[in-house]
Amino acid sequence: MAYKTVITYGTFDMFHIGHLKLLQRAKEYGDRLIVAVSTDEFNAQKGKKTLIPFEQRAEIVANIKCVDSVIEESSWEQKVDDIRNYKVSTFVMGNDWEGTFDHLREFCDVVYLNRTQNISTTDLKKSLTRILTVPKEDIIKAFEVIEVLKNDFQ
Ligand code: C2G
Repeated sequence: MAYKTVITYGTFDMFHIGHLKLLQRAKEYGDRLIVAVSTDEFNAQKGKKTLIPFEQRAEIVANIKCVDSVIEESSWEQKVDDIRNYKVSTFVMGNDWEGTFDHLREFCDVVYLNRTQNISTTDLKKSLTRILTVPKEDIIKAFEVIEVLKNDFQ
């Protein structure tokens, strides 16, 4: 059975279960999984603001069990060269990209996997923002109530 290399691309900001499941399922298509992590500069090109800097996002992804190596994603155009250079058999992306990379079928298999529902970096950021914008008075009030409850239970 020929040795098969799989590649996928992404920002992987605030790494979460949706990212993990994508990588785990991508790995099932081959023996080696390469992940191209978008640089901060490329994310600016994508119009995507990230919370976690590239070096940290890359280090986290590199330490995911099913990931064999991490490369930089610094342009839209690098995919064909990557597929050739790494002798990629299968290109995998979440299906929010369905159809976008069909032109790569000339060079390797192209697979779009269903996104994991109910989790996204955007939603995580919104939840964080909601918590961080709770009025100070409400937080103080909450701690006062906790103190009262603690006394009641002592
Ligand atoms: N993903 C997923 N389920 C989620 C969230 C993300 O399966 N709930 C998948 C996406 O479909 C993508 C991968 O996880 O395949 C990484 O997601 P992002 O970090 O959002 O990647 P993106 O910014 O879409 O970058 O050249 C391609 C781009 O770099 C892709």
